[in-house]
Amino acid sequence: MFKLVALGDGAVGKTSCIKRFTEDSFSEKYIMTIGTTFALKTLEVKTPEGRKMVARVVLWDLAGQPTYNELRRRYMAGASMAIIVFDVTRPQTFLDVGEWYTKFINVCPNAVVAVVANKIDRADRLVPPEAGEMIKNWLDVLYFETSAKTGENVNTLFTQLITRAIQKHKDSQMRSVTDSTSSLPFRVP
Ligand SMILES: Nc1nc2c(ncn2[C@@H]2O[C@H](COP(=O)(O)OP(=O)(O)O)[C@@H](O)[C@H]2O)c(=O)[nH]1
Ligand SMILES: [Mg+2]
Repeated sequence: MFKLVALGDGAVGKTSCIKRFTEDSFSEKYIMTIGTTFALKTLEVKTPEGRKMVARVVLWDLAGQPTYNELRRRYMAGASMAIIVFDVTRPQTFLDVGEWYTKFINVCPNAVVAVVANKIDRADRLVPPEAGEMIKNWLDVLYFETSAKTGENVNTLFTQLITRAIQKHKDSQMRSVTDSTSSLPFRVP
């Protein structure tokens, strides 16, 4: 069971991306997320060794309102991944990505992060792909360009993010096994 949180400014498409992924639906109507909503998704992912495994992911959809700051901090706790979404038609939402990243990484330093450039279906796009590529390199995050409206890249985003989080989780388990055996007063055969 893995926890994923959605972050980013208001109206960038966090709820829409989650809905597209979990229900394969989209609504033009804007419903402000108040507090938190949850969605559960079970999916089959392939490990790097080519093994299939079933992953259960709880997607937490947080409200973007700054008044919920303390609440958000607590909700971030324990997440193994985050999507930080911005709207390619509103540059300010892109400029805020760094702040979202800092907030999240302070709470979950070992989590996997994907920055998501959403609404790429729109003709009035202002933030170019190069800007996203820069963020990707600067922050060492995954980067995807999506449209929750058409569904473009939404599955790829979540599948790759979850696969990466599972891999990271396994690596840390391996490390903690090695760490704990090396601190034992005897050798484990
Ligand atoms: N054209 C377009 N509109 C989108 C897309 N994703 C979300 N929207 C619209 O943007 C508005 C805000 O979306 P929402 O998911 O509620 O944003 P949130 O506040 O980040 O959860 C709604 O009117 C959605 O219909 C997209 O990929 N393309
Ligand atoms: Mg929302």
